[in-house]
Amino acid sequence: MLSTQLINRTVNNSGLNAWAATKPVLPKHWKQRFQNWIEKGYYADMGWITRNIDFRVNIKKKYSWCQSVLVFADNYYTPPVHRKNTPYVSNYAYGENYHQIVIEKIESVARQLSQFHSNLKFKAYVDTGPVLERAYAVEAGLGWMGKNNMIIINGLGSYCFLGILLLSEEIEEYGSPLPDKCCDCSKCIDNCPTGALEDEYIHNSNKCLSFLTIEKKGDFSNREEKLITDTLYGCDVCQEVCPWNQKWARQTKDSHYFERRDYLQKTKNEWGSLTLEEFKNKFSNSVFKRLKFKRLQRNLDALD
Ligand code: B12
Ligand code: SF4
Ligand code: SF4
Repeated sequence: MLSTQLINRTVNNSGLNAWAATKPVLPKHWKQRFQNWIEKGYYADMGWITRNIDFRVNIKKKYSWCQSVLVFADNYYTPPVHRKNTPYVSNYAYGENYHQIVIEKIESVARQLSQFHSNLKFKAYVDTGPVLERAYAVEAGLGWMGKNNMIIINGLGSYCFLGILLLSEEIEEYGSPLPDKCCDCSKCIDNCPTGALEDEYIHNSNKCLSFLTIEKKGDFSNREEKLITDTLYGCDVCQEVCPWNQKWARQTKDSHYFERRDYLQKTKNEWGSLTLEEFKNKFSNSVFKRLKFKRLQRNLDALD
C-alpha cells in the first residue's frame, strides 16, 4: 500500500502540478460514450483510435498486475504570442515536445516510489498508449470534463497536459468524480470557430482546427480549407474563452514549455521563407515535427 503522503512528496519533487488516483477499470458508460463517438465518425481519419477499445477503458486487459492508476496534470500555459498579422499557433506548441517532458517527470515519481517498494511494477503513458486519459482523469477527480471535452483542474484550468502512471500497488486513497462547474455556460460551444463542438461533450474532429492543421494527412478539401483562416498549428479557442481559464491560467514555471515563443511570432511571409533545413533544426524536439515540412506548407497555403 502506497501512502498519500509519500505520493504527494514524490509529485512535489517532480515538478508536476497535480495528481489523483483511480482504479484501472473505468465504469461502463465511458465505453458507451467512446463507441458513440466512433460510430458517428467523429474520429475523422484517425483510424488508429478505433482499435484497442477494450484496453482504452480497462487497463487490466493488458496489464493484469495493475492495481492503481495515478493521473497527473502538468501546466504548460504561457500568454498567447500571436498578433493580428501572425498566423495562430496553439499554446502547447510553444515549447519542447511535451511527451518527453511529462513522461520524464512521471518516471521520476515512479523511481522515487520504487525506493520504498522494491517490487513495484509501473508503466507511464503520455498519449503514448491507447488509454482514455481524460476519462481516467475524471474518475480520479483530477478535474471535471468541460463541455469542450477538456479536463479543467481546480486552481489551474485546462492548459495542462495529462499523463498516467500504472502501478502494481494499491494506494491509500482513491479519488472520485468532481462536481461539474460548467453549469449554464456554453461559451466554448458558442465560440468554436468551425462548429466542431456540436453539442455539450460532442466533439467532431472532422471540423476541428486542431485535427485539420495537425493530424490530417494529405490535401484539404475546399470545405476544410475555408475553415483554416488564420490557423497554422492547433487551436485553443475553446480554452481561451473558458471563464475558468481566464480565472486560473497562470504562466508555467517550466521553461521547456515556452522556449520557442518568440521564434513563433512570424508573419505568413516569414513562415513561407523558412527552409527545410531551418525547420528540421528548429523543430527537431517540438510537436511541430509531427507536422512535417510538407504539411506546414499546406497549412500556410490555406491561410487567408
Ligand atoms: C485523439 C486526440 C485528439 C484529437 C481528437 C480530440 C478529441 N476530442 O478526442 C484532436 C487532434 C482533434 C485533438 C485535439 C486537441 N487535443 Co488531443 N488528444 C487526443 C488523444 C490522443 C486521444 C483522445 C481520445 O481518446 N478521444 C476520443 C474521445 C471520444 O474521447 P474524449 O475526448 O475523452 O471524449 C469523451 C467525451 O465525448 C465524453 N462524453 C460524451 N458524453 C458525455 C457526457 C458527459 C456528462 C461527460 C462528462 C462526458 C461525455 O466521453 C468521451 C469518451 O471519453 C488524447 C490523449 C489520450 N490518450 O487520451 C489527447 C488529449 C485529449 N489532447 C489534448 C490536447 C491538449 C488537445 C488540444 C487542446 C490541442 C490543441 N491546442 O490544438 C485540442 C483540443 C480539442 C478538444 N476540444 O478536444 C490533451 C488534453 C488535456 C486536457 N486538459 O484535457 C490530451 C489528454 C493529451 C495529453 N496527454 O495531455 N486531440
Ligand atoms: S480546438 Fe478549436 S476548432 Fe477544435 S473544438 Fe476547440 S475551438 Fe473548436
Ligand atoms: S467555456 Fe463554459 S461550458 Fe465550456 S468548458 Fe468552460 S465553463 Fe465549461
